[in-house]
Amino acid sequence: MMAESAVHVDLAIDTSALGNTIEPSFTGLSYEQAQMQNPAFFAGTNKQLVGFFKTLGSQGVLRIGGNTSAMTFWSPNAKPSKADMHLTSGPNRGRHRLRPMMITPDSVRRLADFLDSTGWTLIYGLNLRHGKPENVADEAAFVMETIGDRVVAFQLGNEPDLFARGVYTVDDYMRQWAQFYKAIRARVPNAPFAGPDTAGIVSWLMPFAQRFKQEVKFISSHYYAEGPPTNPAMTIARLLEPNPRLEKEIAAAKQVREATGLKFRLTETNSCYQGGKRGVSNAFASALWAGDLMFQEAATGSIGINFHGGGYGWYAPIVGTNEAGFLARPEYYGMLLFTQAGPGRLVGAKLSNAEQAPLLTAYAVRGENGRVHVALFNKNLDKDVVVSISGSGGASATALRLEAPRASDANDVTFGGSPVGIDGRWFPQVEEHVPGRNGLYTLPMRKATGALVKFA
Ligand code: BDP
Repeated sequence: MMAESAVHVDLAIDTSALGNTIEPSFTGLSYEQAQMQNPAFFAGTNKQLVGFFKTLGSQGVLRIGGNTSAMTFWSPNAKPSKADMHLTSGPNRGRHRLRPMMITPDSVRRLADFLDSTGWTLIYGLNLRHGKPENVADEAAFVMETIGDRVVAFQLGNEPDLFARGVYTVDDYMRQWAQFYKAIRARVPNAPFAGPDTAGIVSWLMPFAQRFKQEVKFISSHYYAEGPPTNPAMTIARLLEPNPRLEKEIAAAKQVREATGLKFRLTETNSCYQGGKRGVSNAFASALWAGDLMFQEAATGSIGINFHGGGYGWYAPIVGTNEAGFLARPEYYGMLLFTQAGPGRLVGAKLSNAEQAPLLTAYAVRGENGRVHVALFNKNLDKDVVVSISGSGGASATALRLEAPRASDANDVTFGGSPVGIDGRWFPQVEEHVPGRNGLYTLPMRKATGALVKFA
């Protein structure tokens, strides 16, 4: 039910104000390198997981890396243990010492099949921290040989800015990076690279980009909105607010782009580091946060984003195991809304008299067929809004709602009236008619809900 006190805001679409293009490769997921121990996980035979990936996009990007990429070693002659064959690896919390882990050829072969089955491409992490250049070069050679064109980039080391803060500097990293690069290129002359895959110390981006602008395809870094989870200040309300850390990172990426011409990708992100926070990261609010973040990144010039997850991590968009099956967490639905809005070109979407509903965000995408899709996130936890949309050029409109009974709900999320099935497939049940007159369409939105309005 809408409260009678709903706030009214206007949204003016301007299809002549052209913004950035959202490519099909914008959407992405990120998993721990440790997951590569199990050849049965990223496998074409893992039909369910293939289904979950495909629903999120026909050409997304899987990034493999994370903290565990410091402890995985290419083991061309080894066989995975029985336990490895059932292993699922969630986000690494970075608290415990890791034991060495093996990556065997079978995992890479099956990963190739998984990528072919999903249509996705790959960003693959290599062990710069504890690996040896020759062994890492062997791994890269096998990955290139097996996966070929689907390899978007290799990354050397995960979050090197946190290896030893203040001790291990960006110069140290660049020296090591150049050494690994050389060893790999000697084996695989066409191996593509990206980096520095930093945690968030933005001062590392420019020197790295300046030095390796010929060697890398794009610049990358990470962003966690909150953390640590034990801090009581890390809440749903805070997650939904504008975040200065994000603004800093977006500004730094822009500087790098302007100075070097390199593109930028957010290769790892999520709501709360150290594996997420129960009640926040797995709550419906995270769907609004994730969907909104994707559009913010697209609008500010990023070429894509990878949400970290795996296992049963609190912030994982997809949770589960081969044996138990998989499930879409709320965040998945925010990504799904984004996928359904694009691909296309961002166009002008300006909110006015929005002070009353400060956490309402809106984005408009014009598809190749000229039709406009408008994504709306009412991140206000206490305000229903009525949005009047003008300028879409459409003769009619329908809406798919992104909702759950409460922002804190971990279950009961639907998009277009439907949940994502256990096979990862999704079919909208409710395409709501949005009433319009003289090009002005009115959409009431409950607090803490999202919507995708499609104009035809
Ligand atoms: C990032 C790491 C990733 C962790 C994540 C977390 O790259 O491996 O899972 O933090 O702390 O820094 O949740």
